[in-house]
Amino acid sequence: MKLILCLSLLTCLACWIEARRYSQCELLKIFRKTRLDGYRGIGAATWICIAKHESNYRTNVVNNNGPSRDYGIFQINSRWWCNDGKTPKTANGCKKSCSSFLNNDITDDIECAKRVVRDPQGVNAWVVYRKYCKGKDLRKYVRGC
Ligand SMILES: [Ca+2]
Repeated sequence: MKLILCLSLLTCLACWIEARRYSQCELLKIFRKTRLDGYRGIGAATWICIAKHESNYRTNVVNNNGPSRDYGIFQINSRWWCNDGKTPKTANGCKKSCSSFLNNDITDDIECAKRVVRDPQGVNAWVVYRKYCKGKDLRKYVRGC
């Protein structure tokens, strides 16, 4: 019984550590360091805007998207970019397991986002970009950093 309690406590702790919500300023710092800021002409504020509307800056978000699912801070899709083992005919463009987009290390998410924008549709791949970020005043996403 003690062991079970211990184990569930540990699992809980692991969840709590993994489920991370980044602040805008933390993301700005990371996006600069990893050179996502300015990648293909897309500035950090735009990326923060995308992350805001895709996941509210949370790393552990999964959403159903028809026969596929979207994963993590940028809601990367299992039909095209990662393999979750249950999406038929995934293209797996980022050559990643989708679960790797749910932990609090977002460097692989960032690498995959770079891969996504190298495709012809670029940053328009994110519906939220067109809806909430494109042509908008994005200063609020980096204010105070
Ligand atoms: Ca990750």
